[in-house]
Amino acid sequence: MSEDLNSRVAALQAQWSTSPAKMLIGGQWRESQSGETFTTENPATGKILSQVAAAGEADINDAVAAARKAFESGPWPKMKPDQRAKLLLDLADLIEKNGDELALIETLDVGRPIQFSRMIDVAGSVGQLRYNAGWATKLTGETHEVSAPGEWLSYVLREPIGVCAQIVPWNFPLVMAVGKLAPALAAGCTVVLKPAEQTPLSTLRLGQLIQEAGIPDGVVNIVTGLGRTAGAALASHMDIDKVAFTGSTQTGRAIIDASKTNFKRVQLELGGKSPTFIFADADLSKAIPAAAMGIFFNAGQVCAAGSRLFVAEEVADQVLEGVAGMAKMLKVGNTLNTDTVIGPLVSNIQLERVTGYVQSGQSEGAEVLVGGKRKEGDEYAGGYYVEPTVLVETKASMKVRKEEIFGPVLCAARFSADEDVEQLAAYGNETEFGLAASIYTNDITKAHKLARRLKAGSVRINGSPGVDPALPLGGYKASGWGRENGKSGIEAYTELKSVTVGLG
Ligand code: TXE
Repeated sequence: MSEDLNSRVAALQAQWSTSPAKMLIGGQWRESQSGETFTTENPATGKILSQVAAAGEADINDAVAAARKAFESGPWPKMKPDQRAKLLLDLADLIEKNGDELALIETLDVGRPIQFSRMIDVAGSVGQLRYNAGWATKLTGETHEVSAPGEWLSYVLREPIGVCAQIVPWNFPLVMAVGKLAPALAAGCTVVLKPAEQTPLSTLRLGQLIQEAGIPDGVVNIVTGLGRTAGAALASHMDIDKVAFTGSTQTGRAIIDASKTNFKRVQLELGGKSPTFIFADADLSKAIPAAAMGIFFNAGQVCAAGSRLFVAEEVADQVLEGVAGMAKMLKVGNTLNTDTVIGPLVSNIQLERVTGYVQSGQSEGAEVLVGGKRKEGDEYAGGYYVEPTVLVETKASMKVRKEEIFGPVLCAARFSADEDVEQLAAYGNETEFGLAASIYTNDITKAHKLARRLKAGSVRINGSPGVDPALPLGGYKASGWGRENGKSGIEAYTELKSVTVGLG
């Protein structure tokens, strides 16, 4: 770690240790009304980073009231689209300007190796804002000819939905917060944003930048708090028009139930158990590292992680050896070192969950080809590090093949040359999820046929560009409701209104 990085870490820690981090409500930075706080820690060391205000129902009510006021009587929804776009572009510039600091906060709070925080979180956030700023001036309604007798003018207005709650998880806090905010703000909505209790710090810094950019008070309110209190209060709130959530399938269900209070619109991006298919004719020099990074990147804490590998019998030994070799070779360790590729899991709860899954796989007959345990050694002391793991001889009936592990654990299985596209699609579709899938082959017909048959929101053939703000992202089946990103992503923050005028 360089001296400069050392001193920047020390400066942040000094700032966090002086007083509890406050929430942003109606343009004011506030403690919770109850005075309660919770702690957030550095997963690489297990040491506490900061106390943070714990929002209760009263704070949520205030935040929703501030967002409602900003929507009904503030300038935001009435502001000209090009002015809203300009403010989003200014915020993008500020994020870029403060990118080193934001990346460092993310690394300390999430445990993501520093090289990826800059590349993914900062660049991804800037990209989301610039992409969605463009949409602010391009949202349109429609005109229609109606069939009723007489002469009519009929048109469809596209209006912002209103006050939106956005509940974000801990694996990509900044880019997911910005990815949710950007389309909502571009469409003219106001927001109450709740980061995950494990990782609130980058979102709070984002709040300061939102103010600096000149986005009016109350348009974005940031409440920090626990899911079962603050999150649940948002989901059931009578004055919220839409809730957008990324997280577990279980919490997604709770949000659907809670949202019934006022039939608020619900958008859900939930878990996954995404398959990777490697055929015998694939370019293995690309497929092997892609399969490895597809599950080991971010220690497997990625909703679209390629957690199941189906590999053709003819190349299976070579592929599995290659992926296991990468598991041993990839640098796991200090998240502040620029050559670290894999950091810790976010919390001890996740560490226990992931190692518990490995044990469950073994008890059901899977074999550990590589990894499988908590990382031992001084470098990992106190941190929640797990060895990159490959399980082989996995079967569809096993828990590890059915459930989202959310750790660096690949579940591999072989397929034979006589299994056709229908059979392979059935493997791909065997779980309750349907978020993503990857295919490696040089046979384009086979690749496209399989892509059509997979129940997955994103299919990547011979590589993945990662999450792009232009491409719809979301899942089939239990992986969610609706799509984020792209045109569908901004339209999801609008309501349609049909207006008819009798012309005689
Ligand atoms: O998620 P939760 P957890 C999956 C992954 C992981 C598992 C558990 O499999 O192992 O979920 O993680 C808020 N009402 N994913 O328990 O509970 C919470 O405060 C409203 C996949 O941490 O879903 C946080 O802000 N909100 C995923 C957010 O929900 C509630 C990313 C996510 O927490 C709430 C994260 C409630 N009742 C986990 N309870 C992905 N798709 O990328 C909690 N929250």
